[in-house]
Amino acid sequence: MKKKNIITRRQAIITGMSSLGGLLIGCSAEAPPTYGNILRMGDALTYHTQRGIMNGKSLAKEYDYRNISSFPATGNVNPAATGSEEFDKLLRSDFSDYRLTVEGSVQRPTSFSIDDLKKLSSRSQITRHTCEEGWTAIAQWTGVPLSVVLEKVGINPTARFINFSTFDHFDELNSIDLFDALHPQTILAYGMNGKDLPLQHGAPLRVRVETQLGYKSLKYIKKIVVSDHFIDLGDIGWAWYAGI
Ligand SMILES: Nc1nc2c(c(=O)[nH]1)N[C@H]1C(S)=C(S)[C@@H](COP(=O)(O)O)O[C@H]1N2
Ligand SMILES: [Mo]
Repeated sequence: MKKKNIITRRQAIITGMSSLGGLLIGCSAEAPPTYGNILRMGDALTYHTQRGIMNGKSLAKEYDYRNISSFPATGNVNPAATGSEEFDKLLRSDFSDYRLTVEGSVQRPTSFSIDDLKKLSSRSQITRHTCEEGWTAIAQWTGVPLSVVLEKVGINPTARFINFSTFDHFDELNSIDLFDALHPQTILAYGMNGKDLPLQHGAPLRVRVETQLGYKSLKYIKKIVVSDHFIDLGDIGWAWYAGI
């Protein structure tokens, strides 16, 4: 009786694995490479499943003002304090010299001041942030849709990934695909809860990627590089795709 159960379970696992393989092979979306690494296979599975289920139509829930909660600042809370002289100088000038560089696979590489970005169309959204450590918090974010900035610089027809660099080197070219980049709620935020974005939450500019876990919403954005291919950062200890 016991033995039979074990065989059944093993068969179930084998069946499960082959259907997983079938799911991966059957899906036409191109995901970043897995190199046969088990964690990266999980990454690919969530990516394909999410893309299959969502079919490009899903918006993250938006809340009311009364739902706005206290919001912990985590990870880096001031790149000047962790050794960025460049950021320290910008902070002293109240970010008047700050420029967001957008380059790579684009027709018009451009540098934007915060005022330049504020002149573009803006969007405000009250959303829930979900940190991989287990806490959530709700805030209002105001900024320019990333799609508007990408439209401005004219991404090449071959562009596929949007890579971000940050002043604290939390991420050097960590990316989202064009699907998440053009998502209507993916914004470059310069405001939080009706005020300028506070230093500890990523001033002067952070990205809000409402379709993924909090760690993809990079603070202290310095540069955006558009690429035609996936830029592989190797194992940085975080899944590349963290859809929620
Ligand atoms: N540049 C940078 N971006 C970052 C981080 C960081 O340490 N540095 N931490 C990430 C993580 S894990 C989370 S949960 C959120 C936290 O944002 P908050 O400090 O505004 O709460 O920022 C993300 N973006
Ligand atoms: Mo996080």
